[in-house]
Amino acid sequence: MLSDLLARLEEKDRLALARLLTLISRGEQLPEISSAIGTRNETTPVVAITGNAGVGKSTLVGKLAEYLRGEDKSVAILACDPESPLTGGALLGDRIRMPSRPDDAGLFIRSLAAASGHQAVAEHVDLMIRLLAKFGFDVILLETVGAGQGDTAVRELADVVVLLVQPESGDELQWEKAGLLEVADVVVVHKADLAGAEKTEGQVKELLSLPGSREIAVLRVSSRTGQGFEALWEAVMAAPRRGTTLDGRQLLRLAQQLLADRYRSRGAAAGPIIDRWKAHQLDESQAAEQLLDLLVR
Ligand SMILES: Nc1nc2c(ncn2[C@@H]2O[C@H](COP(=O)(O)OP(=O)(O)O)[C@@H](O)[C@H]2O)c(=O)[nH]1
Ligand SMILES: [Mg+2]
Repeated sequence: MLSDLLARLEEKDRLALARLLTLISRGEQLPEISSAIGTRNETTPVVAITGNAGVGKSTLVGKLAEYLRGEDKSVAILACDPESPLTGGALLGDRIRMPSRPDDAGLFIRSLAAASGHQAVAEHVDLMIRLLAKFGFDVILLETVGAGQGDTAVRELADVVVLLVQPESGDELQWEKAGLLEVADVVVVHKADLAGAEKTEGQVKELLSLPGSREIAVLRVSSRTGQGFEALWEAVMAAPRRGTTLDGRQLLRLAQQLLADRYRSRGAAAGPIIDRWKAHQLDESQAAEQLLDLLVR
């Protein structure tokens, strides 16, 4: 029963939390869960870690969680990467020494099925974030699949977006500049234990020094040596947070989410409208208006 799960959530029942996340990931009972959770608790920072495959997102997320646990902060991780070593069984002990025992109540990890299409994050992550924030985690970390341009969706979800690049990324940087640097609040030259990290840091700073650029922190971090995590967290906390005030864009996003939720529950009734549109009996704006009528009624 949903009401039962929600009541257990209040008691910090992790099993209930896990079940609710599963319901959300399956797209079940979204409107009910959404209205029970309400709007996001704005005090919990949501930090997205993005960047190309292989740049070390999963590794860094694990190490960052480890650092934050050391600071006595509870951490929830959403990994939009089904092959994330954070959750990949054997790999967990192998590639990453996870922060803590599996029974650590201050750490929660959920990996999500591959995001569809060009999305950098799985579906319904917004609601999952609201749920985790309500549960009371101090920090929420979001590992994206690193789908390039799809990362703009991440910008909507996260308060702070951390972009990872590797030393000697060379030409890639040009591409990153076009798309991802627009998204990033903090740029990490990851794998700083490798040669060329300093040079790449310089290149990124140069790219960012163009007139009109936003203020973006650039720093070197190595998950291998542990270098730079304190500075990274400082930069994350210093970055202007996006989600702290409910601006118009967020309200629109909420309305959009509500509409999508309702469409899921009342979708059947929308069928005839769509059919008439397909048969050219309605034009696009007429059909859209009728759909809206149906959904907001
Ligand atoms: N040299 C070095 N290698 C790293 C570091 N962090 C991760 N790696 C390696 O980079 C590879 C990709 O890491 P992963 O976390 O799976 O990257 P993701 O695809 O971005 O999630 C793995 O082989 C890691 O061992 C680092 O700080 N230094
Ligand atoms: Mg990964």
